[in-house]
Amino acid sequence: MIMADLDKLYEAVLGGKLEPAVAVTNEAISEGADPQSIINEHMIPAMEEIGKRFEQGSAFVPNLLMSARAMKGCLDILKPLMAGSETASKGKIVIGTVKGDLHDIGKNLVAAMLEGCGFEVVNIGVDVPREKFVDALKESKADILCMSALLTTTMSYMKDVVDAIVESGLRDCVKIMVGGAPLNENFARSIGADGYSTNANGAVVLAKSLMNA
Ligand code: B1M
Repeated sequence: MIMADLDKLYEAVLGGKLEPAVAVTNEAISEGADPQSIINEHMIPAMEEIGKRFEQGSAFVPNLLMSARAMKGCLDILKPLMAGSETASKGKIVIGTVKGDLHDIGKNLVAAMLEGCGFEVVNIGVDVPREKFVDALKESKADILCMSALLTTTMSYMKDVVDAIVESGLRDCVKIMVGGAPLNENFARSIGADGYSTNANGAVVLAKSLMNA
């Protein structure tokens, strides 16, 4: 039975309060709460709400940063607990957020879930230019490239990356999957990606199907 007050976790992430957020997360975990449910039912809704307030003008960039810091602090605790028991690699994945875009919480969550489900993940960070994606693919010989974008102004850069991969001659060796809040299936298809998912669980399902795993 979970005694930790997970409403307080929602409030702490929303209010950008790192210490209380971490304290409730630790308490919930020690009582056996499921890490994925903590993230999906309490932390992501808090990030959605702070985003909504930002849009409405009642929250500002510092608020977004503080909420992000609180969420990251909790994810650092939860990530190791999401590691799966599978030992054989299901495939190698390069993941990054495209050039001009600094959002990395969702991308890191996708990376953690993929790792937890048996993929080897090379996380190349945020604000990644097309050349860096290509270099990472060459170096790692990855099976899949996973790109993230959270801004309507940066999602179009995904097409530049796909073009760079075609130009480098690697397109036939790598599957490309994309995701991030402003994207949709049609957009993914229009830029020549092999798949799109709306969330981290979906990314795992997609990666498995692209690998026939
Ligand atoms: Co930004 N921001 N932000 N921000 N920020 C958004 C995205 C925004 C929607 C807020 C809003 O107005 N409601 C808005 C974008 C509007 C638009 O383009 N349509 C916005 C804006 C405008 C901006 C700035 C321009 C603000 C400014 O400076 N004036 C600026 C841009 C900076 C830049 O990138 N160049 C900016 C800055 C920031 C911070 C740095 C302060 C901070 C990010 C900190 C960080 O990531 N380290 C931040 C934050 C925190 C947000 C919100 C509030 C939360 C994002 C988040 O972490 N969500 C966001 C509002 C919102 O999302 N509701 C917002 C939680 C996370 C778990 O979800 O990232 O969606 P998400 O990831 C999901 C799915 O999208 C999917 O799975 C994930 C897990 O389920 N997914 C994938 C993501 N990548 C995937 C890849 C895949 C598959 C699935 O591959 C297959």
